[in-house]
Amino acid sequence: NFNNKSPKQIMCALKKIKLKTLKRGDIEGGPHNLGDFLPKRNLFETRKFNSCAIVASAGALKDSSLGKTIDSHDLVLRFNHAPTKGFEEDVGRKTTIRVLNSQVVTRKEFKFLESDMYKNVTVVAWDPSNYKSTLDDWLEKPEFNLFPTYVEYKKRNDKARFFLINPQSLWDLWDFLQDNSPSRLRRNPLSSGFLGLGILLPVCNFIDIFEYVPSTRVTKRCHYYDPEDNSACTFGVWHPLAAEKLLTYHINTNDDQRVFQDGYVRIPGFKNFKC
Ligand code: NCC
Repeated sequence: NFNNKSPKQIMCALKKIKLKTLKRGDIEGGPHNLGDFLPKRNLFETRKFNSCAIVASAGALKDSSLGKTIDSHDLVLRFNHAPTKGFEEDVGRKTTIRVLNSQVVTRKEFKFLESDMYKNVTVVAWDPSNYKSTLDDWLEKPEFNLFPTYVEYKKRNDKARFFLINPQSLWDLWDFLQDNSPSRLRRNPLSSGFLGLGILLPVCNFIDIFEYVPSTRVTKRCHYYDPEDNSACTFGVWHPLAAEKLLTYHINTNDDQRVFQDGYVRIPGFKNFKC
């Protein structure tokens, strides 16, 4: 047992955390009248899925031939600017959701408003506030100012499914990780990867996460789409990645062959737990 808690106990603790997206009415006006452009509903308020896939952007996906397995899921979640084009064999071609950090939304090099990568998919963006600071503090001082781009994107397409994570939720999820980790964590935000799991647990029957818990293909390479080496991408320095991955492995239901040879863990969605 991890930290003396069974997987079920951990899932039940996690189930109490409600990861929130910002909705119309949460903010009066706000920067660039953000409040008027927010979605009326929560992310996936009604829709449910059976099988979901999260594709970590790890270098170990290279030459994995996991593309078909990934695409066989009802929903596929990817991160930031991780491409599918040219990498279909290893990572598949289907994308339902992209979880983006605020650098990707704001920095010119990512061409957020122009690129096809962020069109016709659900976009969920996050930006960290200071630990437990208020929503107003964050609106005034986001880490990367994603509000003008958010509003511009919604002006160009008012039907676009573009959600912003409530930054207080990020720290609720962080507190959960700290409470269920054997060591003390630095107060830096979670990786987008763990956030992706938090987003999908309420809506999927099960979630397969690809190359998040590293398989025997583990490599120094950071991303499957870029030759740069950096082990910190897999094991973490700034983000509490190692703690995220240990906890994820603990709640996984796949056998070691699947996890370490094939390269994916399986996490049952919340609906499987009567707490
Ligand atoms: O690298 P990144 O992450 O975009 O990867 C997305 C998620 O995949 C998982 N991952 C990635 C690489 C790897 N070798 N192993 C993994 O398990 C992680 O769960 C990761 O969260 C981010 O989390 O948003 C992050 O974004 C990058 C970067 O901003 C974007 O890629 C845009 O260029 C951050 N890197 C830097 O800022 C230099 C990274 O720290 C976190």
